[in-house]
Parts: sequence; C-alpha cells; structure tokens
Amino acid sequence: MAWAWIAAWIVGATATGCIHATRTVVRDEARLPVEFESEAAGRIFYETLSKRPPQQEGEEQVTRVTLPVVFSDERRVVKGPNQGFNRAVRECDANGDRRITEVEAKVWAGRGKE
Ligand SMILES: [Ca+2]
Repeated sequence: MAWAWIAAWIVGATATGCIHATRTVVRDEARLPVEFESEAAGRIFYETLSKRPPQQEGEEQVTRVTLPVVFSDERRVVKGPNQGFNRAVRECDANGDRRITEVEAKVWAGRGKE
C-alpha cells in the first residue's frame, strides 16, 4: 500500500514537468493570376482588400494530442494571406475572366452607385 502512495507522489511531483509543445503551420496557396482593367480598378480593389477584417471562421485549425500528466502537443494550422487575396479576387471578378474591371471593383467595394 505504501508503494502505491509513493508512486502516486512521484507521478504528482513530475506533473509539473509536463512537456508541452506548440507548433504553428502556415498553410497558403499560390496567388491567382489577375489583371486590372485600369489603375483605378486596381487601386479600388487593393484599398477595399486592405480594409477587410481577416475572416475568422475556419481560419485556424487546432489539433491537440495529450498524454495525461506527461506530454501535450498542440498543432495550429493558420491560413496564409494569399487565401484571403484569392477569395477577394473570386468575389470581385464577377464574370470569372481573371480581369477585374473598374465596375466590378466598385460593385465589390460597395460603391457601385457612384
Ligand atoms: Ca472580370
């Protein structure tokens, strides 16, 4: 019985020495090739893109592996900036021809009625 208490004490004492590892992996994709009809179209697109808040939903994936008392490992996968750029291109380029016109940029920026 005494050995069980000693073993429990040793386990408890070593609990403070738990190994914890955290890794962050940035997962990105290549930027979509896109051209702009005019300098104004590019300026409106980039101005609007820079004002957009980073999308939080689904942006980060966390995986945790834990062995009680001894070890815990946390792996975070974060989406890179190109994914936000590509999402913006897909939204803005209404006809999907990979050429953003001034009208498309204004509509996407919510300024279609100017
Ligand atoms: Ca287009």
